[in-house]
Amino acid sequence: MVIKILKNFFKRTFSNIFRHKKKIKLGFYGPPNAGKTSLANRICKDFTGEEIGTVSKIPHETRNVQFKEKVDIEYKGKTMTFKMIDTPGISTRIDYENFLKYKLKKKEAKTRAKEATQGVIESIKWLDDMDVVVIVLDSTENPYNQVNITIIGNLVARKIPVLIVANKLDLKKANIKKIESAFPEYDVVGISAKYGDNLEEFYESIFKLSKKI
Ligand SMILES: Nc1nc2c(ncn2[C@@H]2O[C@H](COP(=O)(O)OP(=O)(O)O)[C@@H](O)[C@H]2O)c(=O)[nH]1
Ligand SMILES: [Mg+2]
Repeated sequence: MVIKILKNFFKRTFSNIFRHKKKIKLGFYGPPNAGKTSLANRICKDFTGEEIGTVSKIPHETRNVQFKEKVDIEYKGKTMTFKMIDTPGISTRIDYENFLKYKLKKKEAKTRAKEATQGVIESIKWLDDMDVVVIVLDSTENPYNQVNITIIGNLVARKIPVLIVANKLDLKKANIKKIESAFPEYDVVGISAKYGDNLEEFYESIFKLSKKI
């Protein structure tokens, strides 16, 4: 009897320690320019003082998967440790001509398009490695599109927990309701990564989701 109690005690203690130390791999996915890097930067800056990557108004700024290895996020007195993974935007069409609008030279635009295509492949490859995924969407854009549906379908197939972020809520055109009705079976959190609005609700949802894994 005593042995059994002791055994259970150790089992519980060790599994708690293990759980506490576990690093949750948190991926930021979505179409280009939705604000994945802006959000990842804000979180990293708040909890580590450092950013994860560069933000740009030119699409496909992030063309390699980038990481922050250990980010201890504290929310309501609890801490969870994450490995943050910021990914290149996923899109079905990448035309170099599109970058010329942003005053890139033809050669630069072509290189960017090639790297962006590689980036999409890399993002998808990394999906298998994620524990939890945040899909960042620009809430001023139509959420019903091939890219969003493909990303979500991939995650469902892999049984990876998903949180949808409706970003850029600071903009007049933002429409979170449209995102909610496009993906009714998911939690949707509206934020502004740029101004740091409503991050508390974001942390709350991430903690809730991470506890499930
Ligand atoms: N108004 C507004 N702009 C944002 C917000 N988040 C990101 N942006 C802008 O959207 C553009 C793309 O951001 P970025 O983080 O590079 O997007 P990513 O391609 O998804 O990583 C940049 O010009 C950002 O300043 C937001 O919450 N509000
Ligand atoms: Mg980015």
